[in-house]
Amino acid sequence: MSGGAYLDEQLRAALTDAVKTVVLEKPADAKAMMAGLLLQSAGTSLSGCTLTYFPLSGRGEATRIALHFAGIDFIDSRIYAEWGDFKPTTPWGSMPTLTLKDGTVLGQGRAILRLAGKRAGLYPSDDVEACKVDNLLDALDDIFATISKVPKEERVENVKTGTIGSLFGKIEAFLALHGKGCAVGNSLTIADISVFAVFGAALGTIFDNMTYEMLDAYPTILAIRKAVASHPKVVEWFEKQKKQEYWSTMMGGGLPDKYKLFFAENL
Ligand SMILES: N[C@@H](CCC(=O)N[C@@H](CS)C(=O)NCC(=O)O)C(=O)O
Repeated sequence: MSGGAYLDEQLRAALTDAVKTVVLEKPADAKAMMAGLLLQSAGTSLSGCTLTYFPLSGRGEATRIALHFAGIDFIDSRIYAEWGDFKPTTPWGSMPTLTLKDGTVLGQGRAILRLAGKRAGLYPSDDVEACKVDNLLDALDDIFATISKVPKEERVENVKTGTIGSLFGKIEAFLALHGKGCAVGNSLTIADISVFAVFGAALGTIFDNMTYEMLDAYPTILAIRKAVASHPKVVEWFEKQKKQEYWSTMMGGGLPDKYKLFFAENL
């Protein structure tokens, strides 16, 4: 079945729901449903796409969450041993990648994240607001390189006085300046999702000697992480993750303790 035919079916079902909602005299709900449908039908269908990444949060988790927000049925492919064979088939020799049903392979994590974010209604239509979101996505990505350059035994001190702390401080200041309840402005965007996912990756899973307590000095970052972690769609996403087979196969049985720090109740 082609992507178009699938979308038609999805649209037909959703339109039927919207009409039923109107019949039930809930026009406001129907309007929101229609707005969501328009966003999803804004371009080439992403239905049935595959997001491929390591079995980590890293540069992939924010996109997984955004695809979940968009209600797109995607294959959440998490590979490790297969990476050597897969690498030459990717456009940039790196992951994450997004493979569409017609075989198109897209790379570069933030480009894919913006695509998913637009479909989810999590990317501003105002260009300047969008640029602020992009500022944050780029600064957040710098976290990986900044921590990597600091030897692990120097990281605790560096967060207080060095390059890592300086970057965290700049992110905190940008959020405090441009956020009005959310990372940028007062609506949830992929910048909030990335604050949640990237700090979760950098402090909770990937790097030695980096801990969540290091965020105690950054109240705005903390508040955004908590708000995202307790958002019903994010809670729903992680409930689904807890059931995923890869936790037991890739991680040697069950959810490792350090990953538990992703869940709202443990923040
Ligand atoms: N600019 C790229 C960098 C991607 C990147 O470095 N990905 C890492 C994982 S986070 C990777 O694929 N490493 C394996 C390799 O380079 O062989 C992006 O943002 O997607």
